[in-house]
Amino acid sequence: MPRTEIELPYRLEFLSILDQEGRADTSLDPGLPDELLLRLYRGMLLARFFDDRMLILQRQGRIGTFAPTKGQEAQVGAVAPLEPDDWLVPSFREMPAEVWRGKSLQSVLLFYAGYNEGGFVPPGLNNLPVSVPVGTQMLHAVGIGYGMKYRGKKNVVMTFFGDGATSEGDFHEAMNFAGVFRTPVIFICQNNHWAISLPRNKQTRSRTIAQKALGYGIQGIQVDGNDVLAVYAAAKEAVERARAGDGPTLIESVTYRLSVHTTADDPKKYRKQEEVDEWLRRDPLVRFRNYLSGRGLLSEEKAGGMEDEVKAEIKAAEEDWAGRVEKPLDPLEMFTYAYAEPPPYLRMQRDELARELEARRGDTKKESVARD
Ligand SMILES: Cc1ncc(C[n+]2csc(CCOP(=O)(O)OP(=O)(O)O)c2C)c(N)n1
Ligand SMILES: [Mg+2]
Repeated sequence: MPRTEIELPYRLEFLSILDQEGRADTSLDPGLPDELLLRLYRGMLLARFFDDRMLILQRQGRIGTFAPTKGQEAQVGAVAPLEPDDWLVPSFREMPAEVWRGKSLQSVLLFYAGYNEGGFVPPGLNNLPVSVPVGTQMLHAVGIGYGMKYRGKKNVVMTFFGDGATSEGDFHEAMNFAGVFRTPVIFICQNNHWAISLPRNKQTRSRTIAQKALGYGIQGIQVDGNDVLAVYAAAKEAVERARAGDGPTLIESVTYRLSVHTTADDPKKYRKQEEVDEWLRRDPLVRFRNYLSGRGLLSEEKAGGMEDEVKAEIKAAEEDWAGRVEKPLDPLEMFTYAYAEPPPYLRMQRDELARELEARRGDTKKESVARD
């Protein structure tokens, strides 16, 4: 009856290609074509400026609560290796990835302004809508992956979630299912160090999130999530593995949320400015820009031109959107799209809200008569 060591066929890598100043380790540089490198930078820049603009629109009361993505733009590197007919299953902090895949800026604004049209995904765009209930989307992703495998398709699914989501049962169920059925799913955990006010070290005792892959018999890797080349390289490897039928991968992308959790949050209450400053020095955009200019691909002039172009794109989208949000929001619409046949309890709630709105309309009319 020996007590012996079980050797696990496992090793965990951490991948980082760019250093803090944006110099690449040439032995690891994925050697992407210049055109793709510039497109990646543009995608990150667009996300950064659009996110800034959305924050202003929210503060002006023109859109509702949203989750800023500042600092997490290197996620475009993860979706870049996907084909259009692969699937993206996001949570709520993936605007950069969704837009990279073809979601329009207008529909992002419509969504956060409360219009149902913003949640509509046009046919041919294989993005699932934003998912706010933490972790639930991972199960949808493995379901899609299973379906595709069952049909003998060669497509893959990429799903995103945060460090906090790894404490949800959904994460473990999804990983287990993906491991058992070897579904072609790439799990991208954006470890941005915080789940609202809960720090990463209180989320799990595990040294890394990537090592959780071991428990489910799947591949795992940790990457520098503020290094778009490392994110791209790890994702590409995982996409190829999934496409070849060799199973799922968990990628822990180590990044940082530089902004508020959502526009309803004040992070000064729970984290120190020094920590934010430390991560500002690892800003994914600055590092990548330094890399590109070091390689002679992005002069000051070209970078400035790209900034103007991106700002003009955002302005045009905003103007188009502003023209589309003139019709008043109808709160009753929230009952319209979830079910083809709403269950009785929802019909009751809808009727109750309709009565309440009617009564309020009556009160407003009486008030205005009294004023007149
Ligand atoms: C099931 C569920 N529980 C709680 C919430 C409230 N909530 C929204 S975001 C969040 C934290 C998520 O943290 P993390 O997974 O790290 O993602 P991040 O916000 O950092 O991107 C919580 C608790 C929710 N939306 N859904
Ligand atoms: Mg988080």
